[in-house]
Amino acid sequence: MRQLPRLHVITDEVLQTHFDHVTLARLAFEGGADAVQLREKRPRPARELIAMAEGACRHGLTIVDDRVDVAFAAGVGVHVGAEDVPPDVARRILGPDAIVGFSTRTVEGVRAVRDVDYVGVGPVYGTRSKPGLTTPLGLDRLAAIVAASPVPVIAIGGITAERVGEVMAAGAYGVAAISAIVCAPDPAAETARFVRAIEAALRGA
Ligand code: TZP
Ligand code: MG
Repeated sequence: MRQLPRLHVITDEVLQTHFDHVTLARLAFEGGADAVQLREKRPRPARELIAMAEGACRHGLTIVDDRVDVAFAAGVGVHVGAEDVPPDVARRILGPDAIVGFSTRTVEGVRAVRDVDYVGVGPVYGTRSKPGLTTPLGLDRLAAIVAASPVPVIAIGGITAERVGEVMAAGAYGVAAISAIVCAPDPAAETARFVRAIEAALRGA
């Protein structure tokens, strides 16, 4: 069984316009990301999304946001939320070896999870990458959710390399980041800073 990814870099072509999804994926893996999540909220033909996922997964472990059909076609993992195909259905479609992640932000939500490899929990801090979200959870509520979670928690929302230490001290297994990495002038170098921060947190430094 492979090690569950700790650093998830989430791609976005709207917050920045220098890099497309596959280039971001390549740069993130060059910097040492464990997984890349392709996040495309604009309507795009399924075939384009499949080609993107196939392009990204040539560089490393790839997870598609929202779209179980695309994940199935490309042979990659999926990350679903409350409005997407339920995680147990995604698991049935993708099989036991695929990575299936689920978003939640409450203790009740995390207690109810089934058939997922990890939960994404956030926003921990303020973020402009996901409009319409409620107030940030903060570290104490993150810790309460971690304590209730049957699966590893990936903290998301406003995560920077500087914040990795406190988020992992609250019990997060790992982190996911969009803007801190994709908007950096050098996404590979920024990813490498996250990797070092995670390594330091695991050493207890
Ligand atoms: N889910 C909760 S917060 C968030 C998502 C997708 C956005 C995270 O983006 P950033 O730029 O890392 O704050
Ligand atoms: Mg979703």
